[in-house]
Amino acid sequence: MKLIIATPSPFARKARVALLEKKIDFEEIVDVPWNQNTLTKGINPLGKIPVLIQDNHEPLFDSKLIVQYLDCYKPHPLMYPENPEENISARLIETVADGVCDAIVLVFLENARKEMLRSKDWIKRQERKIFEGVKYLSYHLKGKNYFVGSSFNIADICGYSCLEYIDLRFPKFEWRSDFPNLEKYWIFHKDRQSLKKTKPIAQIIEPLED
Ligand SMILES: N[C@@H](CCC(=O)N[C@@H](CS)C(=O)NCC(=O)O)C(=O)O
Repeated sequence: MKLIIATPSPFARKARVALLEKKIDFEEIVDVPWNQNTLTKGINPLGKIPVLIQDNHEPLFDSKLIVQYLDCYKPHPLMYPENPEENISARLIETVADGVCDAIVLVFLENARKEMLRSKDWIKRQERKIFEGVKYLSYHLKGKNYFVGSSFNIADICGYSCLEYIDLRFPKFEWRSDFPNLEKYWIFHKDRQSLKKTKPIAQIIEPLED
């Protein structure tokens, strides 16, 4: 299997961590999807990573769909819990954590525009989503080591990745001091191999057009 990724991407990280947790062999192909010559051209009409590529298979894109596919391809360990209540709870955490990451991307891109073109209101709107989203994660985590159930699953992949994406792209948000339960959680998981191997790394992107 081949996976097209970007090194900072929390969405690509979901697929990378799931592949590592399931011990599936794969090759990572690093792209910068924001650049003109992105490898996603002709593969994903939306121009986004991650994309999973296999011989004699249609390319798969969107992190949720890829992880769901991997759960069918190799069910153990399951990333989306089997128990219906836990499944919904895990998907809610995924939705909020992914939404926080989407908002961080939008702030990052807005700040990459020329200063005169930036909208402070738009940035504020996204920042509210980031703060409220993390508050939601903290509230639902409580004092536990896993967001949902008693083992590592999609909720942890997304919750944990979201926190480290904040460190990379939105460091002014000191979530560790605002939400000590999230810091304790981060410390509990930080040496997990699949997370250590996929720590986000910034990329340089081409200047955006006006
Ligand atoms: N819903 C998608 C989001 C993926 C996404 O936003 N990827 C970003 C990188 S973090 C991307 O490729 N953006 C390029 C673009 O939008 O042109 C998923 O979960 O896979």
